[in-house]
Amino acid sequence: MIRVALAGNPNVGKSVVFNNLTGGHQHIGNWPGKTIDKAEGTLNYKGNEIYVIDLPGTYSLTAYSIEELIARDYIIQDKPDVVVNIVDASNLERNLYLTLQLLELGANVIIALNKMDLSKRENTKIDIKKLEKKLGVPIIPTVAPRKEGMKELLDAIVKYAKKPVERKIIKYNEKIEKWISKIEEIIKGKVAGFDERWVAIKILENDEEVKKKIDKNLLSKCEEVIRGDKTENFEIALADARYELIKNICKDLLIKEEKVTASDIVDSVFLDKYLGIPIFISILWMIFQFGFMVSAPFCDFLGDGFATLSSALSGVTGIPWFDYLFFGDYGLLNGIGMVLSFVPLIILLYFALSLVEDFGYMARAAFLMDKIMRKLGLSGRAIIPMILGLGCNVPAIYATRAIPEEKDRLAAIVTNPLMLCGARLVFFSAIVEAFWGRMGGDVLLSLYLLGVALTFVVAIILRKT
Ligand SMILES: Nc1nc2c(ncn2[C@@H]2O[C@H](COP(=O)(O)OP(=O)(O)OP(=O)(O)O)[C@@H](O)[C@H]2O)c(=O)[nH]1
Ligand SMILES: [Mg+2]
Repeated sequence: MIRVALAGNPNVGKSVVFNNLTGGHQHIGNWPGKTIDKAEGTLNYKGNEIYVIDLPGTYSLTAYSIEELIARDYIIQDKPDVVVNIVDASNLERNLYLTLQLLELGANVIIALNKMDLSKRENTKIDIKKLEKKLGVPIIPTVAPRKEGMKELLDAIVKYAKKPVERKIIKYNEKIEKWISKIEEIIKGKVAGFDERWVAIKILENDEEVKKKIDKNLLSKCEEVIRGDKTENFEIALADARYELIKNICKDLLIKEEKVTASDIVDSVFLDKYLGIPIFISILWMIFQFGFMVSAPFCDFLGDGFATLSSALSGVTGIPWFDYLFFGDYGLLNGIGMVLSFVPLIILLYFALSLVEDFGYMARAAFLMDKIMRKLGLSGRAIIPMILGLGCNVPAIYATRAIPEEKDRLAAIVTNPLMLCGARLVFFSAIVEAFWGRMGGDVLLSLYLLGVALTFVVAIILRKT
């Protein structure tokens, strides 16, 4: 028969696990002479008869309360084959205090890490492998009310009853360890039936129950040594050492659960090392295509409309200078038409931009370009306004509102007009054509490059001031 004791803090789910394991085969009585429930039961699992006892819930294993004494005496005297330490995963640090003491006792401990459903709720997961390694104890995750992990727990009980867990001594800090070994040396071979390291710790903690069970001479030898260090209260020092150890064990034990969201998938494509930039260029290309193509008929309509109106009205007044001023080729009406003909383009670029922004692409583009742009003195978010500036500076400057830092935003606004916009292209084309003829294209390109270079130079200067 395999004898199993369930130990754990109050309210961790021991009774639920107990009921799951034993089903109907249980008996509830009292511990001898105490009014504390004693629940025992048996079950048969894969040909093994298993006896289970539900120990009282305790936070510690000192000798200060009846529950603690019952639990600890049962483990020491009845020596169950396996102690299943039920640990509340949503309250790990507090629960491990008892775990450390069960391990100190030298019990054959396995952990049922219960309430896994609660610990998972906050998107964090306990790194069970890591915890197993740190404690040197097998851990089975469970959710007792849903009976999750019960089969695995039973398998582990059978396995480790037959071949006990290899004991790993969890060491406290150096000072405490020095004292433990001092006492251990004195009692070596003289406390049959008890774990020597545990007895040494209990003597240091001044545990009356343990002291009662030890030979008087041996005890006075130990106490003589302990009195050598008057400054130390070992009970407090050991509690501190356990907490310190638990802190270390729990350090970097939580792993954030990687939930793959739609946004993550989008990011993995849009921010890809190789695909990111081509996608970025394609999207910009689409913004421009959309802006220029859709606005073209409206722009033409406005431009042509005003031109037609000008020529129609030309000569109407019969005053040549008036005609020339208002309706001539370079007259006021034509000028107004020219300016107004840009309005559809500006509106459409605005529209396309806000669409791209609402879909969340702007932030990603900014992230993509941030590293390069930072080196050049601008925020990553400035890339869209810059490139947009090649089309039209008005929506480009409007787009700088997406740059959160005022300094970055100002730098982007001030430098934006250095990007040569489409309207200036007409003017520059005429000039380079007139002065450089065939070389015109190269000169025009160099003008653009000069604009970009100047943007960065000015940005760097601005950021430095
Ligand atoms: N969410 C969740 N609740 C659980 C789980 N296991 C137990 N509980 C709940 O925790 C509460 C305490 O469970 P018990 O089994 O009575 O705890 P115990 O360890 O026996 O408590 P004591 O006998 O007081 O030491 C109950 O309300 C259970 O329903 C679990 O895995 N997940
Ligand atoms: Mg209970």
